[in-house]
Amino acid sequence: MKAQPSAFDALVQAFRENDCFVLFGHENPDPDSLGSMAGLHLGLQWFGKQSAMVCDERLPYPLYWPVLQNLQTSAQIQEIQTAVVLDCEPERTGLASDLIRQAKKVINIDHHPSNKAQAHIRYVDSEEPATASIVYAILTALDVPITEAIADALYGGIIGDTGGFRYANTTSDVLALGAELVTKGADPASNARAVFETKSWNFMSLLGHALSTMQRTQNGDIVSMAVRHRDFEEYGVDPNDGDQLVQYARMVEGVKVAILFRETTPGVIRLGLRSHAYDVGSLARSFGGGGHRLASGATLEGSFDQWVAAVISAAQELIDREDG
Ligand SMILES: [Mn+2]
Repeated sequence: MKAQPSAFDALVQAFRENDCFVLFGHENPDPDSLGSMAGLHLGLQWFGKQSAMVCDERLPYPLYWPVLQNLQTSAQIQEIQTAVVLDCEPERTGLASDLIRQAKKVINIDHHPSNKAQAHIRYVDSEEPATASIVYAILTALDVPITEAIADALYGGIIGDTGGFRYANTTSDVLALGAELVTKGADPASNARAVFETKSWNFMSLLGHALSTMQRTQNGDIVSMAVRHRDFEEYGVDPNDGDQLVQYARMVEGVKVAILFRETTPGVIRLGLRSHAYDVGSLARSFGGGGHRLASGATLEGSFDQWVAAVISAAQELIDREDG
């Protein structure tokens, strides 16, 4: 849903009125949550405000924006006047969520339609392709100049959430904003390399194994991959970094539903679902999960093999129903 203009004015006003901000993104940080945090941090500092950035997790990407060297952990923060939670609900900030509950004021900025958070200032616009594009609008409204460093960080967030201007959320507005950020100094090549084309040796080795687990139903409708916890251990890859493996199943010609079964801890299976046309969001919800219509997930507990069989048969039922 599009946010109301008056809600945007209230959001901008909150940045004018308050002086000390602590910024947070979500657990398993991605380029949009990090880029939004980096861009907003730099903009607020230019605006004469105090700003700190918090991230309690190891970054999944090479540290490509130098300002992220100033990331702090929750434990380093004494008190918070105004917490700014970017790209998620406050509950999804992991270790930091307790700290945020103690903040005098919380500003929540997001573009996920599922965001139902309570906050003093809550701004959710699900028509935005990324939280980074909302941050761009805020800084512009504050008359903060978009420096090269700000442009680079926001550009990285936008390519992260649009798959490098490839997903269905790539509108002409998004492309125009991308062009604007490049005009201001964002570097498309280095951002693309960092976000999409830099993987650890261990990850590439695991990928080879994961591809070898790829299975396809006889009719070709469903392609699945299955990575067990012991595989992550053997290849030395954090199971949290394995969610992107599902894209390879989605690439197979003729696939209707792509599925990744990823055992993150023994007995706990993260289900990743992708489709070009079928409502895998409803499929995820039927397993207690959620997400978007074409990209969703759920967490399952129990026997790996039984869940593989159950999910594949439910996916086939979905396909048959939608195909009529
Ligand atoms: Mn995002």
